[in-house]
Amino acid sequence: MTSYQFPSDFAWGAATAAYQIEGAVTEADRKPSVWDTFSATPGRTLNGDTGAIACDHYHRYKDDVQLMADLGIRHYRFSIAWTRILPDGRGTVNEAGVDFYRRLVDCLLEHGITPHATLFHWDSPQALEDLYGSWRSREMAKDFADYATAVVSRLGDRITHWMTINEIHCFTHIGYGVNQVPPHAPGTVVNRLKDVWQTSHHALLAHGMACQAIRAASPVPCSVALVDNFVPTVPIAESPQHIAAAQQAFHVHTTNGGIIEPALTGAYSTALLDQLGEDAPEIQEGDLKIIHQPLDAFGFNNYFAVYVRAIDQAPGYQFLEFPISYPKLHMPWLFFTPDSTYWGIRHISETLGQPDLPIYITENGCAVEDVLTANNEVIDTDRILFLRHYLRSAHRAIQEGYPLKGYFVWSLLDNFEWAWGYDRRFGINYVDYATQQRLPKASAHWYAECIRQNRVV
Ligand code: IFM
Repeated sequence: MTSYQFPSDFAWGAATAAYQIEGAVTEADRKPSVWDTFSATPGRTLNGDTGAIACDHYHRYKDDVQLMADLGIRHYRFSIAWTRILPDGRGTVNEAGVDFYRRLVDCLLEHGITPHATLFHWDSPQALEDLYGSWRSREMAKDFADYATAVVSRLGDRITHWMTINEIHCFTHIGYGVNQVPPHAPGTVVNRLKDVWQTSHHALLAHGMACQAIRAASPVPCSVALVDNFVPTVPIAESPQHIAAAQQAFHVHTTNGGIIEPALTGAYSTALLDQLGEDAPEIQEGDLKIIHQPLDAFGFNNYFAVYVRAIDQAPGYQFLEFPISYPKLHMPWLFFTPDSTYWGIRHISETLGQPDLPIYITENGCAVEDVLTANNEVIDTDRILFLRHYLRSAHRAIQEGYPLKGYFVWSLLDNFEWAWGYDRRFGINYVDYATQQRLPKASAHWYAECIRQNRVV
């Protein structure tokens, strides 16, 4: 019998991102990001939804902080909108934009909630996309580091947990790739696969330069992390040969070997580079040293995995397709794979050789078809099922000695789910977008109980 008890210092949190919840897109001199432009372009998002109002969190942040406090949430991961701080992406700092985050963070601290700030969650300044194609240019890394300095030198007295960039794969490989479904801002299709890989290489450079900038600008010692949604490879059975196959396959699945791997080890996977051939990005001398900064923590955004088995023929492993009736949540890619938590953590420790790197699950959650009952309740037992099993898998990792330190549910609120607009709800709190009322779902009460008992209930 296990009680799924977590260590006493385990950090229970919730996560959001600026463009998905803030709204107020022109307030206090904020200028457009690529997501403002993209979502305002007909046909780009479902129902033409945009983040112009979203959850109106910009004006309602006090209520949202109170909501977290009421649920016992002690850690909050949010992102800072680059174009509130530097409306044109570079140049003069907009102090009014900084003030919004100062107010938010002070409110969090008053409620005993620790702020964890992500500097970039996909909302690149439109001005930089117009000026030089943003992530297509190396210039973006330098501008991102300057933005990091602007933020950390102003807010580093009250924020000590920093995350540089969220999910490089999404805004680079989906943002600039051909025929991506769903589409992703900026939605600019580049000519060659090599050029797509170049955008993620520039994002890695931005991460490395921002790590240096954060440490130089912070007035106090702080924690610096990268957040990534690499895809864990799960062995079909936990036998030595299938585990070895899953470890080998890890490096070449999607962008694993070209994003998390260089960030954590200082080298792209050689197996991946062999596969890419002339599509590999151009890597200048010294780049990998910049990219491979020491990290205080790693943020693992954990949603789905891929199953792998060992085979006799080269390359010795096989990725397995999901069968038609495999359980899935309310997104085309959201397969129910709770073992991804355990295996994701184990791959960071073992496959990438980082046994001492503290890990946080910085996002985990699911969209389900929530229904508001006549009694004004949302009884999302499907979401509870999902979260409970992923958390049990997290518990297994801790039991086996892997350094998992905290967990942030995605998301605190239903919000603007990018190209899916408001159609997909990931929140543990329901948002009535017409009235902006928040209503804790059954999953929010369940999560509060997990926090209260410090275990999976
Ligand atoms: O909503 C997104 C978030 O912005 C990044 N990670 C995945 C979530 C669900 O799709």
